[in-house]
Amino acid sequence: MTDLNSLEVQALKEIQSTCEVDALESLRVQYLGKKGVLTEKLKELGKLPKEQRREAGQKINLIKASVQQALEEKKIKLVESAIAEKLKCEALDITLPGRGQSLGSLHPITHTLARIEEYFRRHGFVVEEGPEIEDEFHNFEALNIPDHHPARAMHDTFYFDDKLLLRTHTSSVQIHVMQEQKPPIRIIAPGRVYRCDSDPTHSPMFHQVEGLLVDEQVSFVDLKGIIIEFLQTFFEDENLKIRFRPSYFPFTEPSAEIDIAMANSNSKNTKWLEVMGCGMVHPAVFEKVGVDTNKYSGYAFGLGVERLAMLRYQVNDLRLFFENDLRFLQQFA
Ligand code: 2NM
Repeated sequence: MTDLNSLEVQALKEIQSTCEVDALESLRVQYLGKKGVLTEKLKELGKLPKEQRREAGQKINLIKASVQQALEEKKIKLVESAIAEKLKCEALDITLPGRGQSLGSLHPITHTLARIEEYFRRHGFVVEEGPEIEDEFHNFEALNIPDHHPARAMHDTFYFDDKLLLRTHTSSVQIHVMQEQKPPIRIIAPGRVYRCDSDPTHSPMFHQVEGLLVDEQVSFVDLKGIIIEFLQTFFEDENLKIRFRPSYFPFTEPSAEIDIAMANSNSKNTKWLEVMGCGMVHPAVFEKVGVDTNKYSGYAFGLGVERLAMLRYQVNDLRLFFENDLRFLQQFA
C-alpha cells in the first residue's frame, strides 16, 4: 500500500512538471500503457494473498483514474497555452495604417505636350496626328525641300528603303491634312520625329508640335499675336521678352526664328534663346497640295517639346528625358 501511494505521488508530480505534449504522451504510456507501471501492478494482483487482492485492486484502479484525469487536465492546459503563445507571436494589429500605394506620374514630356495642346485647343486648333513612317513626298517634296537640300542627306534621315523613311518633322501631317481638308484649316500636329543625330544636345527621337492656319486674309500679324501669347502663357510670364529674327525655311516665306530673353544678372547684354521657328506658308507648298494661293494664305510654326521642357523645368541635359531614371521622373510627380 505504501508502494502504491508513493507511485501515485510520483506520477502526479511528473505530470505536473511536464511542459510538452509529447512528454505527456510518454508518461501516459509509462503508467497506463499495455506494459505500463499500473497495468503491471494489476497483473501482479494474483500473487497477493486473497484477503489483500480486493483492497489493492480498488486502490490501483483509483490511482489509474486519478493519473488519467491528471493527464487529461494537463493536456488541455498545454494545448491552451500553446494556442495562447501562437496567438501572441502571430498577432496582427489590424488598426495599423497601411504602407500606401505609390502612384505613377506623367512623364515631363507628356505633361509639356498636354500643356501645349491645351493652349492651342483653347484657341480653336484641332489636334491632328499622322504616320511616323512617311514617303519622300509628304516629308520633303511637298514641303518645297528640293532633292539636293541638306535636310535630305542620308546622315539626317532614317531611310527604310529608297521610298520610305521615318518622318523628320511633323509638317508631313500638315501636308496630309491640306490634301484631305478644305480651308479654313486650324490644326496642330504633335508627335515623335526622328533624325540620325545623337549627342548631348540631340536625340535620334524627339517630340515636335507644329501648327498650321490657312484661311483668307491671314497675315504675319496673326502669327505674331498667337505666338507671343502662347510663349507668355507657357512660361507663365506676361512680361516675357520675345524676338522674331528673320530666318530661312524652304516651306515658309517670310520665315523667322523666335527667341526669348533669358533673365540675366547683367541686364546690359540680354541673352536670347531660340525656342521656335515660324513663317507664312510658301506658295510652292500650297501648290503641291492644291490650295488656291489667290484666295488663301496661311501661317505655320514648329517647336521642339524637349527644348521647351528643358527651359521650363531647368533641365540641363536632354538625355535625362529618355533614361527613365525614377530619381529624375519622381521630381515631376
Ligand atoms: C517650322 C517652322 C516654320 C511648318 C510649315 C508647315 C507647312 F506644312 F505648312 F508647310 N508645317 N510646319 C513650319 C514652318 C515648321 O518648324 C520649325
